[in-house]
Amino acid sequence: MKASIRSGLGGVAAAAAALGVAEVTALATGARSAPIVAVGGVVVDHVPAPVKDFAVAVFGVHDKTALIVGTVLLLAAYAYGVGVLARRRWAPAVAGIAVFGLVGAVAAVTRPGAGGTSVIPSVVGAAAAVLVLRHLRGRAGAAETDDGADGPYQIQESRRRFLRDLGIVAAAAAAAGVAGRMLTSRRAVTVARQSIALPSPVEPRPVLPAGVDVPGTTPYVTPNRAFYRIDTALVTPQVDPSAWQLRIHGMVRNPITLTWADLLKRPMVERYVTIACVSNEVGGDLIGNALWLGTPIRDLLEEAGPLPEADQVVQRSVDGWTCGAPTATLRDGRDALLAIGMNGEPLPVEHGFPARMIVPGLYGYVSACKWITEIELTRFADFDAYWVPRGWSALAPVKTQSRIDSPGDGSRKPVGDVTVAGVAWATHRGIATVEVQVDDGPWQPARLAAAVSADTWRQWSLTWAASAGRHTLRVRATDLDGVTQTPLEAPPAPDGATGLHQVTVDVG
Ligand SMILES: Nc1nc2c(c(=O)[nH]1)N[C@H]1C(S)=C(S)[C@@H](COP(=O)(O)O)O[C@H]1N2
Ligand SMILES: [Mo]
Repeated sequence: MKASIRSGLGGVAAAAAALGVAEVTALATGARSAPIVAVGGVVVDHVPAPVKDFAVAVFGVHDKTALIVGTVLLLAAYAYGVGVLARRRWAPAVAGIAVFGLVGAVAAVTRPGAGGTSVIPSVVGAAAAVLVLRHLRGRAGAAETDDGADGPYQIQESRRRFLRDLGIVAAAAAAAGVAGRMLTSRRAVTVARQSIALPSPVEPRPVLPAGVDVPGTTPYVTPNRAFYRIDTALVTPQVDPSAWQLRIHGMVRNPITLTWADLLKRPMVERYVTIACVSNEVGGDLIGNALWLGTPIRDLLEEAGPLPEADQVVQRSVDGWTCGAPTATLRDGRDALLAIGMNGEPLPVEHGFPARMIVPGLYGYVSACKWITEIELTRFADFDAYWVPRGWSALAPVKTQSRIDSPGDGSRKPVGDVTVAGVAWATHRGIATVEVQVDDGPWQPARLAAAVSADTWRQWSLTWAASAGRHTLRVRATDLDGVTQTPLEAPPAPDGATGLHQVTVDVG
């Protein structure tokens, strides 16, 4: 191994040690003060929309992993350079590490909700990097000097020592990093969540009518584990209910601050509501239906007393993410909830524990703030929520959509009766009819399963007498306003995909 490569690897090991030490330090100062997460968060919030769309298109739900891997690779390249530099010129190499620490510290201290202590992990990490680099530089230097002076045995021995120390640093850094991260983020909140006894709703929970489920398609109620998850959080926010507060403020007559104990005392209702992501493609699965326990948000808004000009309700998460919904929509009588329970348990941490919003009929990105901590009454003219400057519409009612779940696209079926089944939704408006078309034939009405309310999806099925050959099945839904979903294809941006879902089936 060449001397410059040894020096470069020493630099990379020093950087790894810095990150590992920073993660452990973040046990004391909070998960989001760790430099890798802080820098990643800054990047996520500032990437231009086309780059973000590219990342989502290429990496899908792994876009965050891709970002972290990308950040680590960049950092490794930089650290390699610092290591090579350190071989001949120590002071500039230390300056290089200082810059690296400074970037982490500035990122951490400028994150929403950060305090002065959030610089500590970056500073301590950088100090560790200097120590490790100095040590490995000595080892690499010894191996180098031996190159010319001593016999083969000494050369091998000092190189072995260098590699051994490199390995120890790398392993210790990785162990510290992983353990530090896992411990900080989970510990307290898991315990708090497990000890919560959810309050009973003031009215009995809605009864599921017989026949909401059609065999062979997606279940009517989505289990928590299977529920889709979408958010910008690199590290799932861990919010301890005992420290949680919801502030309702801005253009209101009576600002309100609610603690967790206050919230539990409020009247709770339970409602089945289907929520969907605006990024859901036609036929996609970024949609789910759950039984939410929560307190009606309209009563809270009433108590706060919005000023007449306040046409937007902005919800803000502990991590600074925001969404904005029309004040009028939240007050029009629909079951918009400040929710604390999901399918009979406290909200799972990744679905917003301890409290989130659920608004029937609006896409998640304008209405369903997880880890909510603020509700600010303002005007659409005065404030753009997170996704609006990134090219998404400020107003986003859920579009009428339908999906064929069975038979699967590209599947093979024997000639004869085939059950075609799926789900359809026009949340808050309700589904009137679902129709299926085989090839270019007539649109045939499907059987609709029961539904609890207009706020959930509805399952449907149809018996198809399948003849031999390749066939295309298409589905379309009509909402209770009498509007049939458009066959015109549109991408998710800026306000939801349109077009008809179709599958191809080979019969015979
Ligand atoms: N704090 C926070 N809340 C958020 C988001 C987010 O990025 N951060 N994403 C929203 C989006 S785009 C959707 S579709 C829903 C998804 O909720 P789920 O992950 O519980 O399914 O959460 C919404 N609430
Ligand atoms: Mo979304």
